[in-house]
Amino acid sequence: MSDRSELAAAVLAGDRAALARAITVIERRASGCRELVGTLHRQGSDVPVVGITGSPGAGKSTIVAELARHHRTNDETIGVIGIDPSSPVSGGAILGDRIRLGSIMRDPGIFYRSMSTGGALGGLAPAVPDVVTAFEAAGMDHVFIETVGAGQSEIDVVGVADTVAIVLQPGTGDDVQLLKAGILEIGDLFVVNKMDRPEADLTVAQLQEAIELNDHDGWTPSIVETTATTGDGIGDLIAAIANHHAQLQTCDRFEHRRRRRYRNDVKRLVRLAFERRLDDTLADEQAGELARRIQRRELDVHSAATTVADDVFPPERETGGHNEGHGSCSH
Ligand SMILES: Nc1nc2c(ncn2[C@@H]2O[C@H](COP(=O)(O)OP(=O)(O)OP(=O)(O)O)[C@@H](O)[C@H]2O)c(=O)[nH]1
Ligand SMILES: [Mg+2]
Repeated sequence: MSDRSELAAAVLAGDRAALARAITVIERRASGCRELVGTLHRQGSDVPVVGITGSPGAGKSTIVAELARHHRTNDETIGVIGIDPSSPVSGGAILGDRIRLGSIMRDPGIFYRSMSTGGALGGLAPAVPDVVTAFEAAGMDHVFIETVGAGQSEIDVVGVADTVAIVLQPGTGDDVQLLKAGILEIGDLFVVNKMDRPEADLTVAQLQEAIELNDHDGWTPSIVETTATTGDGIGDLIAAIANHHAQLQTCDRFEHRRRRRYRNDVKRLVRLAFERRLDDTLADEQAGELARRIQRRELDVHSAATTVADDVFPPERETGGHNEGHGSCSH
């Protein structure tokens, strides 16, 4: 048995230290990552994946911590991925979240991992879908992904999560922003947090109106009112998530979401592989030469693109060794 299949077996057996090692392999895209994720996926099973998104400071981390605490009282295990939108240089938000999550970080039934989006383009950290696979293989009862709704990541989380909960806080004009950004459509349920604030009821009313105006594909998203700092409403949120999950189970919607997740992920990986090969094929020198020929009007951009694409696509072509920083696993 190879090292990676031993590691996979240990993850599948519920070994936490092995899970931590596997996630490190996945994040670093280290050698054997592809084999590892493949085994974990084939032998893993479906676990409800909940995306928690919303504006900065709305209380997402506090809510996730409370959800985790609630599930722990039933002895259920939880995997949490916190997406840090900040640049890899600052790392400030990661530290902030660590401090806020406090004691649950030391609970062996809770596995928390924060990841940077690692790029100006935003979106999810590239390793997120594979880490979800690892959590599923490790037999976690629940998986939560926290993303900040400040860019692409709250849209991308839809591609991974079965249920998307959008967290708003009163008195920040969130509702209007949501409508503008088109975020309203992606919510399976909404949480108005900080209900201890005076403007909270107004936010709930505005949100209710906005939801009614929107088409949610036959599903009416519920609004859950929470005060995460006291734990008020967290039980309702758990019930709302379970209710959405149960609804997905009827009429094949769960399978539909899962297929969407896998389809997205395959496309993402193909895109990355293509880009990597493109970088190798179109090294600076060659790109310069092409550009010169186009400039001399010996070639046009469309013909050049077709030639390069044909060059990039041969499936068995060697792609060179630099995997670091790319989204796909190496062999
Ligand atoms: N008054 C009040 N404050 C809250 C509540 N929930 C969270 N907070 C506070 O709001 C601040 C932000 O909470 P977080 O849980 O870190 O919010 P977040 O959405 O994870 O923030 P980012 O990840 O930085 O976007 C903290 O100071 C919390 O203590 C609440 O229900 N009421
Ligand atoms: Mg947070």
